[in-house]
Amino acid sequence: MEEVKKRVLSMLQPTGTFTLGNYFGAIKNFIPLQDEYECVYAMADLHAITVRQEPAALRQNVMKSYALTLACGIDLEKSILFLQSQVHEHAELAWILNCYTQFGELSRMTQFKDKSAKHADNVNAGLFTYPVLMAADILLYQADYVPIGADQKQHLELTRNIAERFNTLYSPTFKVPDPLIPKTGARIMSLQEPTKKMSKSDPNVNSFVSLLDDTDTVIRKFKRAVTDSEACVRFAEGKDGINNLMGIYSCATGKTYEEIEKEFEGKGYGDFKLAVGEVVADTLKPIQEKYNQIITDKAYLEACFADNAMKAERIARKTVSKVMKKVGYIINK
Ligand code: ATP
Ligand code: LTN
Repeated sequence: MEEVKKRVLSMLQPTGTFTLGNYFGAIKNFIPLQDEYECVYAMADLHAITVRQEPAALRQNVMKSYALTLACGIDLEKSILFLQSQVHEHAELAWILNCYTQFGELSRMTQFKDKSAKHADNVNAGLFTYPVLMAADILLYQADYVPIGADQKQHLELTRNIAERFNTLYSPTFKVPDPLIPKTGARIMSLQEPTKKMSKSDPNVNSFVSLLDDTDTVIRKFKRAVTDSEACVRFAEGKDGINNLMGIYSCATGKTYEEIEKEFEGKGYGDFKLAVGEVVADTLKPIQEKYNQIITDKAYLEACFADNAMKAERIARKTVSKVMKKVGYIINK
């Protein structure tokens, strides 16, 4: 008998060009999982409109993010990669789960607190219920594992609570998922304010490295990265800037912190920053080459959207039907 593979699910918001944070915290880890698990990945474009998006820019960002995810190594022969807005079950299940989530639980979400402070003129209900939509994304596919960066851990805990609550109220309906958070790279910090996470929506372009930055830009951004005045490459409390650069260098080379400290013993920050910039630029080059081929083929991308939405919906529909029956809705024969 063929072994049933466990399922992995994760999504990315197409709100700009992915950064090194998105890559090391999430996308890079999606790739090896494809060989062991049944992987379902998506562009969370429903989540994206919790912050105001210009329609033409959103459309472009979805195309670019999808192509970039493929360029990073998602293989459509092995995995599903779809657009969230094309599978209506996400919105359907999110509504139902909203009625099993407490106001108090959502009020404690740190991403809500951060984003409502950042977008004080648009604290919409969607921003508040965002984690419920994320729970629906995961529970629809009965996912066993969810690869994410550390910033999403709290949302995953809420997802588990919602699933357990529903399962207890009715009967086992949802698989309760576990997070997969990488040991290094789980939280890549801003190059300008290393106590804040690197974010693609940061208005200061020097704070992040985008996966499409060219070599000169990458090197310049690392050169300008905020560090400290000790001039010694070592991992220690209070050295946020250097700790972050060491984390990035470690993700890109596979070297441990000890190995990095040894490599740069007696050398200044200038040498270290240049080395980090060079190794990151080398990591990005093959991704950018592949991206440039994919992004020009609009017909191919559109065919992928249609085919993958269909595959995702087949799985999602089963869960929604099950949930509707349990809640007590009448389903037409
Ligand atoms: P925004 O800046 O628009 O809020 P984001 O980049 O923080 O977006 P997503 O695109 O939704 O958020 O993130 C996709 C994945 O990348 C998630 O798994 C998230 O945990 C991870 N991620 C985002 N930023 C970082 C970071 N700085 N370090 C590590 N992982 C990150
Ligand atoms: N909330 C996530 C993006 C996201 C997601 C998901 C991640 C939406 N739905 C489902 C994992 C599983 C973020 O902001 N990074």
